[in-house]
Amino acid sequence: MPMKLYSGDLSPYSARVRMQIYAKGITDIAIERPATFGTPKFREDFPIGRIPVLDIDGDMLAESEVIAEYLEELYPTPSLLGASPRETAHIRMVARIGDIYLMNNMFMLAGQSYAPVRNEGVVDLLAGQVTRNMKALDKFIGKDGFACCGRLTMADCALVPALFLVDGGVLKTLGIKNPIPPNPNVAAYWAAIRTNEHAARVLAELHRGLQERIELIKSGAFAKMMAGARAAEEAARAELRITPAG
Ligand SMILES: N[C@@H](CCC(=O)N[C@@H](CS)C(=O)NCC(=O)O)C(=O)O
Repeated sequence: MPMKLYSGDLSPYSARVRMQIYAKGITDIAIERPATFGTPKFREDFPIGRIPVLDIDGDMLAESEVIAEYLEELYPTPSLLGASPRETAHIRMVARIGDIYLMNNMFMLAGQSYAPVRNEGVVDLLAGQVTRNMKALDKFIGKDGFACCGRLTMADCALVPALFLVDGGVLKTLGIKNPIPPNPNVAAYWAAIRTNEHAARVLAELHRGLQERIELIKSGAFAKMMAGARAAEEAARAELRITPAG
């Protein structure tokens, strides 16, 4: 049975895997949005509760980086890794800057942009990390329109959705300066990589997802969805602290 990627247009982590699938020319993986995404049923079926998930004939594999590495092994050509172990290690390091240091912090900041009561301490902490990590990326990023090695690699697949998030409305809503323009190498890369067909395709999908999200916000449906998620988070928080009874 063909594999299926559970994904969402606006999910940057899913976009990372979609860009890899497009760049490798893989056509036998169905890409679909899970009907139950965001509901308790989804979290029951996929315990990490997040997309992307790769359905390998009923065997569910989560985590974008793990899925990406798995696909790279299954479909080795064209390779989005390096020509030597050292090149591959460099690509993975830059991809991690995109995933852990940028996307992860931006993803949590996005929650603050629509929180009923904003936590400025959390905003400063996470935005400070994004700004610091952008400076680091500026030192490593390729200067020829690609993140590494002068061609499209797994690093670009992680950076394109990460920079989409950084360059979007979240930071502005939170009153934070966009850290891309002050970092000239990142800014030049960001202008150049959009002309790559696979990057352009996922960027179009991300924008389409953003438009849908804006409609959901306008109709009030998004606030309802968030209220449900917040209730689950509050219930989890109630169990966090050590009590005198242990
Ligand atoms: N580390 C995970 C993060 C995935 C993730 O956070 N996905 C978001 C969408 S972009 C999600 O499903 N969030 C649902 C939730 O947090 O409940 C990965 O790399 O796949």
